[in-house]
Amino acid sequence: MNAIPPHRHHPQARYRSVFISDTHLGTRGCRAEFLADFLKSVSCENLFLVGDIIDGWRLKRSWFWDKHHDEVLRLVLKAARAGTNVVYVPGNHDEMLRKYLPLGIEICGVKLQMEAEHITAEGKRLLITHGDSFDSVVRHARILALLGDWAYTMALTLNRYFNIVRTRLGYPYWSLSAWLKLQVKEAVKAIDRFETALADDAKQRGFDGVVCGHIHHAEMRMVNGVMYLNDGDWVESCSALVEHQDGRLELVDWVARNKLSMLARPAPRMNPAKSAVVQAVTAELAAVPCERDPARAVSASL
Ligand SMILES: [Mn+2]
Repeated sequence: MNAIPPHRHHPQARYRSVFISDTHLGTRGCRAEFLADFLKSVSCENLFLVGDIIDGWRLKRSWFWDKHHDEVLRLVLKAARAGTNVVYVPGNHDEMLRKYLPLGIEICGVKLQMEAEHITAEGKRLLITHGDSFDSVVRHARILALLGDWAYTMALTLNRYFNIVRTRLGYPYWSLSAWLKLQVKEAVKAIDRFETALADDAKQRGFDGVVCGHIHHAEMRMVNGVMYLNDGDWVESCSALVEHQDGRLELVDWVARNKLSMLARPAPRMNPAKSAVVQAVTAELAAVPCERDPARAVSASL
């Protein structure tokens, strides 16, 4: 008898470091259930949150919260309490946290930093940054993620009917597949530009590698002599970057590793105001001096 699904009881893996980004907690797209499972399955000395972790902090009406989102936040704060070095580098979706950065603050044991640096057990110096400062080079990149195999096949079928109608109306054939292929080619080029821009920046600044997220495309490769390490996301894919005790780096594809289905299993929405962990974070944020606008606070004191 096998009462417990196989992905529920993996033995805890002990990593030196874990890097995750683009979890987009607070939105429906976040695969918080899988992320909670992943976090429960690991323990680590360093946990780097590489941006777009929380999508707004209860600012938007559409802020989405359920028990899985709550559990993820609880697990992160629990790790910080238990002694894990938790560093949060905000991205563009959680940039409301960036205004706190000049203050060098810690919220519930989580250190907030604009960028971070990490030295692996092998002595490699890694720059940790979300990556949105290189946005100008990735305008096409998102289309790759939107264009799964299924959507592509579906689009081609529709295109056949579309062209039957076009031919009947006397218009020439228009190839959707050629257009899609061009889009994919552009997206691939955009991703390559992004990877190169980040790697070159890290190289110029004397780092051996760069850890980032932002484009929701996990990758680990050498670019111009520098390690480009993108830890992926927890919306379209579910991936993390881990550093083993000996400094070896690995990309973990949580869905593929556990043979999970990406089909959503919706949980009832919950009121974040009733969550103890949301209350705790909100209270600490509120207690930060000149929380509203540090720039204005400075000018007011002049
Ligand atoms: Mn981003």
